[in-house]
Amino acid sequence: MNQDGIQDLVTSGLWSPIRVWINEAGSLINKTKDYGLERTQGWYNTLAIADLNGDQRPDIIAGNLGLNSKFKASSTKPLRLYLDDFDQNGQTDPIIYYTLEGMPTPFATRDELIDQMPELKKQFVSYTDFSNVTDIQSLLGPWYNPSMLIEKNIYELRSMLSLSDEQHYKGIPLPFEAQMSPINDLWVGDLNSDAYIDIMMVSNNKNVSNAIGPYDVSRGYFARVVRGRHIPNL
Ligand SMILES: [Ca+2]
Ligand SMILES: [Ca+2]
Ligand SMILES: [Ca+2]
Ligand SMILES: [Ca+2]
Repeated sequence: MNQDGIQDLVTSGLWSPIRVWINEAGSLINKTKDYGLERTQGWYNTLAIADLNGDQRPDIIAGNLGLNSKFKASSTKPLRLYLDDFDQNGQTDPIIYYTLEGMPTPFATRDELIDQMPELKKQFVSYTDFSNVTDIQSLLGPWYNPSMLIEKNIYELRSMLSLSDEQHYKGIPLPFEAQMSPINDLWVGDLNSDAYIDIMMVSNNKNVSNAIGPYDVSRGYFARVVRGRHIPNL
């Protein structure tokens, strides 16, 4: 990544940014911020590296959840995950929040949350009680403990190219067709021997709960990239 001839590492994952780890004498040092990638937290399934804009420096292709799901996120309205063993039964309870009509709103229904934490039933006897829930404090009531609470955010659900620029990396979302389903795997190379990089992407996922529904609309996606501009579906 830093052109010193020593291999570095780029990582990502669920609720994680695209992180750059520079290899300094065998130690991997987190330099994500230096590359301008510190606010890229997403729902990433896969990454690939290739020089797409022809400046001899590596660029990043990131396969994310896409835009065709019930989850919505942006830099000002992140998807948020709270983690703790709220009901103290020895199992961590993930609670996902999103913004609905400007208000923080739990993603799961009352019944789903009670399935996960039966004690919540005492707090929310009726659906009307539950309808008054806004932020995490109002959901957790007496369990709310800000010092224990782990909070993670997702700011970006689009599958993206991150192109090397003068100083930082510049994020460019892949076209609409590539956002219709989660991208699970990527191949980069020169498929048609024209010296320009091509990207093949495989998508879809049926291994999800009924409440979210299967991601099955994509037939895969192929993009040709000429000097950092992607030309879809050739
Ligand atoms: Ca290096
Ligand atoms: Ca490049
Ligand atoms: Ca628990
Ligand atoms: Ca090509």
